[in-house]
Parts: sequence; structure tokens; C-alpha cells
Amino acid sequence: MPPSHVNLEFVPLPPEQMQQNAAAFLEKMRSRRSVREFSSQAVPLDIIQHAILTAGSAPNGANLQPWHFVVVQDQNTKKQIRQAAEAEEQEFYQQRAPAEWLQALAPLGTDAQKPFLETAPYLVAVFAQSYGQLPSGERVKHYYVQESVGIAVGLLIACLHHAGLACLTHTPSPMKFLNQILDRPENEKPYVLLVVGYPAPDCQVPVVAGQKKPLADIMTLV
Ligand code: IYR
Repeated sequence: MPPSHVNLEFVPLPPEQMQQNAAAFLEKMRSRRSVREFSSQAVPLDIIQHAILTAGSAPNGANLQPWHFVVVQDQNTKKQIRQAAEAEEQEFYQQRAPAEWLQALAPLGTDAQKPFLETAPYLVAVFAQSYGQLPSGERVKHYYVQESVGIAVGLLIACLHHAGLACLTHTPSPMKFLNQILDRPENEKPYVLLVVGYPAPDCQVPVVAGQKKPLADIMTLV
């Protein structure tokens, strides 16, 4: 029988090194911006694979890893996704969105047009598995699905940024069309559509979106 537990082999660092690491990571992550103008320049697939493996390392409920990532590089599939997403977005901007929501979005300058869904080299459709399915068809209960997938997507975005790529967390709502276009089973719910690539050379980003709350507003020490 293999052992049920193994030694962690944790390597402690000197506090100065930890402080330097934490500060450097903060600076790195602060330079991340959500991008809506992408270059069509190709990106090596292995970067995306590494980012997805990073996402797959996320802490999650009972280690059941309730996620699936569909990497879309096929131009025709991207076109289908754009058409379906823009149809939902038209509805959103013209009918569904309450005035308050549109007001909150105004500083970002977004609208129903999503050309980046065809321009960017990759779309990563993230699915949350509300339950698992054994090859026999038997269902496996999943725990903390939303939390687990949220953490995984955070790591995915961090790895892509660390690698030198830009992305957009895009959530056309509802996203059910992704199951149909990408042929995913009923137990998988679309969680987010990540648009990945290089920013367009003249890419603009909204100033307000770069303004992050100061520590005093987001942390309490007791
Ligand atoms: N899904 C729409 C609207 C939108 C909603 C939120 I909340 C955002 O932070 C950004 C956009 C769109 O992509 O335009």
C-alpha cells in the first residue's frame, strides 16, 4: 500500500526574501489590466497549457477538481461564439440591463460589440462541473464548486499575466450557448469566457478600472 500522507518538504525563506517576493508579486499583479483590444498575433499553445495546469493546481472542494477548460483556437468556432455572445449582449444593453448597471459600466466604455472574440488567438471557456460523472454514468457530488472554480480562474489569470499575456474575463449572460457550440455535457455550467492574447499595439484601457482600493479599505486587522 502506498502511504496516505507524505512529508511536505516545506522550505522556509528568510523574512527579507519573503517581503521582497511579496512586494515584487504585488507590483507584477498591479500591472495587470483587463484588455478589450487584442492583437491577432499567435501565442504558443504551451503557455496556455501551463496556465491551465496552474489553474488545475488550485485548492478546491475535496480535491474533486470540478472544472473543465476548453481552449478555442479554431477561427470558425470563435466566430460562432462571437455571434452568440453579441446576440446576448445586444439584449443586455438594449433590454435587460437596469439603468443602474448601465451607469456602473459607463466609465468602462463597453458595448454589445465584441470583435475581440474573433481577433484574439485563444478563447478559454471555463466550465464548472456541478457534479462529476463516472464513465459508468454514476454521479459524483461536488463541493464548493463556485469557490473552487473562482480560485482556479484567479490562478489562471495570474499565470497568463506572469507569462506576459493579456486577458479579459468576459461573461456574456446567459452563456448557455457555450455548451452547445463547444459540445459540453449538462453537468458543466459556463463560468467565464477568458479572452487571451497580446494587447493590440494601440490598446487603450479605462483609467477608472486601474484604480484599486487602498489597503485600509479592504483589510481589517483585529
Ligand atoms: N457582459 C457585458 C457587460 C459587462 C458587465 C460587467 I459587471 C462588466 O464588468 C463588464 C461588462 C459586456 O461584456 O459588455
